[in-house]
Amino acid sequence: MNWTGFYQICICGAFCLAGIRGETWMQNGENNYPRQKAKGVENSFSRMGRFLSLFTFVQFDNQACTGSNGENGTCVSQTDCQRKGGTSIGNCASGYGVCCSMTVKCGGIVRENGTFFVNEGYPDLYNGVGSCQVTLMKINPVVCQFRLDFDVMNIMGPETINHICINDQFIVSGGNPSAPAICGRNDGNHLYIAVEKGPSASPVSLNVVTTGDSFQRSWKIRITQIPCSSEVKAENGCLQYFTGVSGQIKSFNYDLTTGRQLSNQDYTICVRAERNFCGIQYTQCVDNVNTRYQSFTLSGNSNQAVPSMVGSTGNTNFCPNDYLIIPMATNVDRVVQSRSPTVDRICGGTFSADVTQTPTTVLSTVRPFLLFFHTDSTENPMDQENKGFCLNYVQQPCTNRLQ
Ligand SMILES: *[C@@H]1O[C@H](CO)[C@@H](O)[C@H](O)[C@H]1NC(C)=O
Ligand SMILES: *[C@@H]1O[C@H](CO)[C@@H](O)[C@H](O)[C@H]1NC(C)=O
Ligand SMILES: [Ca+2]
Ligand SMILES: [Ca+2]
Repeated sequence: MNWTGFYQICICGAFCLAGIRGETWMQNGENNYPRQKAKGVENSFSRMGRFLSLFTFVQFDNQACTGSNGENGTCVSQTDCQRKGGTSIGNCASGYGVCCSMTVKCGGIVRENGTFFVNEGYPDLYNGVGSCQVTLMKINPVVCQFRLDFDVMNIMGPETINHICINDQFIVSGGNPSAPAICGRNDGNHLYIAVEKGPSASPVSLNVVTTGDSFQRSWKIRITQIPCSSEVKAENGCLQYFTGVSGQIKSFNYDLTTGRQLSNQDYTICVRAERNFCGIQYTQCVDNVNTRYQSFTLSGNSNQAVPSMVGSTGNTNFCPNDYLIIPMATNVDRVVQSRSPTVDRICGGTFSADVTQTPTTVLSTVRPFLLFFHTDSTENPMDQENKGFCLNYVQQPCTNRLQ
């Protein structure tokens, strides 16, 4: 039986109970982890008594669902949704469950998986000054990480001289790796927070600090509790973690129109090497907003054509300040050479592993697949209007060429 599906309906005689129970615990792989489904069996059992020869038992696996209003929720039973203080936004599990939206606001404590942290008045916009904090509690000792998905994240962007988040900031405290303060527009982006194993982990808090000018802010952050054994658990030290053979990676506050590369960033992005994939290729994203591609602009004046720059030393066209590190990066059109020159740091205004004005596909075969992003605390006057980066990645299958 597949226990990871949306739900299971088991109609059977009472004597099959032991069988279900055994399977539940075994398939769980975490023996001291009394998940909702196991409790469900016991509740149904005691409620209905031994005399019922037939009972219907519905299981929910707390899967994500979409409510009739288009918002995301978690599929649970009606009773559970009420108990957790959530709001039903539709049906799920063929009508046996409700799509439950659990939200916390300023001062709240997150005690459920899949809870949303939203601004005061959400979905209305928030135009106020203050510090809005929520505390994250592990729902279970087996939780190793929190994953934050910014379904909506629009707070004031950085100041425009040195791109520092001095107006609004989103701050994570108490986690590991330490997340940089971010600001601006981050819809669709995500980050991971690792917490200590075991029951007595020190709490993690999320804080949205809003100051200064009037601004129409909104945020809706989904907080998923990731068990240590989960296959979507990020490798150690990864602030961002991407899975899948292809995908898109963006720096925080990346936006081709109003976005600005953020200063004081220093973090690791990881891509899970999928089975039988040995390399990864990165290409800068299409820019159909600006006349020249600005989807990779880390240094120089982005109002002008700026070549890619590489390496950590040199006289010109190297990367002392802001850079992306791609281990042993090489241009794809160079890989056939017996000794391909490789670089680590890439910066400038064009994405390539050598100095050029032409965007180029870059290959790395170092596993695990990692990128390090670093920016210092200044932009002006050398750097102007940098937007950060957006890269599409595609993993490359293991072949004779890539091993
Ligand atoms: C629901 O979640 C998906 C995937 O996590 C996300 O892309 C989408 O924007 C979310 N929808 C809303 C209305 O927040
Ligand atoms: C939280 O929910 C996600 C699915 O949305 C699931 O993968 C994860 O295992 C759940 N965490 C716990 C601790 O049950
Ligand atoms: Ca810069
Ligand atoms: Ca800089």
